[in-house]
Amino acid sequence: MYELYGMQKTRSTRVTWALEEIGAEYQYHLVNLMKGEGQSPEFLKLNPYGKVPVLVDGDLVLTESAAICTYLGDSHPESELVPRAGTATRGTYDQWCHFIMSELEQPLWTIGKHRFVFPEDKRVPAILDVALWEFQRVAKVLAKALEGCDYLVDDSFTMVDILAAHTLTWARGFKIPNDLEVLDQYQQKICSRAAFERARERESAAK
Ligand SMILES: N[C@@H](CCC(=O)N[C@@H](CS)C(=O)NCC(=O)O)C(=O)O
Repeated sequence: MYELYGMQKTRSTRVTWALEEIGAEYQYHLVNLMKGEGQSPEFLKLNPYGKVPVLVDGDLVLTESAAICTYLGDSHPESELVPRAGTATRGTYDQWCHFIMSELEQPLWTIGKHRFVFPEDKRVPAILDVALWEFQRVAKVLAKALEGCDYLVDDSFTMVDILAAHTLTWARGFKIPNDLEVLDQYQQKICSRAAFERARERESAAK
């Protein structure tokens, strides 16, 4: 059985959601980052970086939310949540996966870090305007790709939609000014999936 280490309202939600989409059985271990559990000696043995999510599958210990979601989709081909390797569709899937993690998420996370995550003496207020400008540029590219489409890859739901919609949820939470209606509609539609609701329930029940 899979074991997932995570905490609600973090990137580990992407993995809980992916597991729910697949219908896999998993044990959920809460790592309460607010209580410093990410730095406990036991957890640091799993992830020396002290971050969630961590997925344990037998001898395999995997970190990085996008890598874990792709691994889960590859391991459950019947779910059709990750296209088969070596196909053009998989190329497109990987393209969006990397785009979301390295282009879309990063300016948004820069805003988060410099608004409330970093200790106050490490925050650089001047970076906020630049990061916002960068995020809005990237968001336009995503919005263009979604024009007339329900999903990012070949018009069927994949793990990449989990990564994108979850990231856009942060943008809403951060109250990022956004005049891109297509992104709002996409985020709301993807987040209305029953598996996302089940994931949130599972996470909030964890003690
Ligand atoms: N690139 C990693 C980032 C993981 C990450 O930053 N997780 C945050 C929660 S969203 C965390 O565990 N932070 C704890 C810390 O920074 O000590 C991923 O996508 O999995």
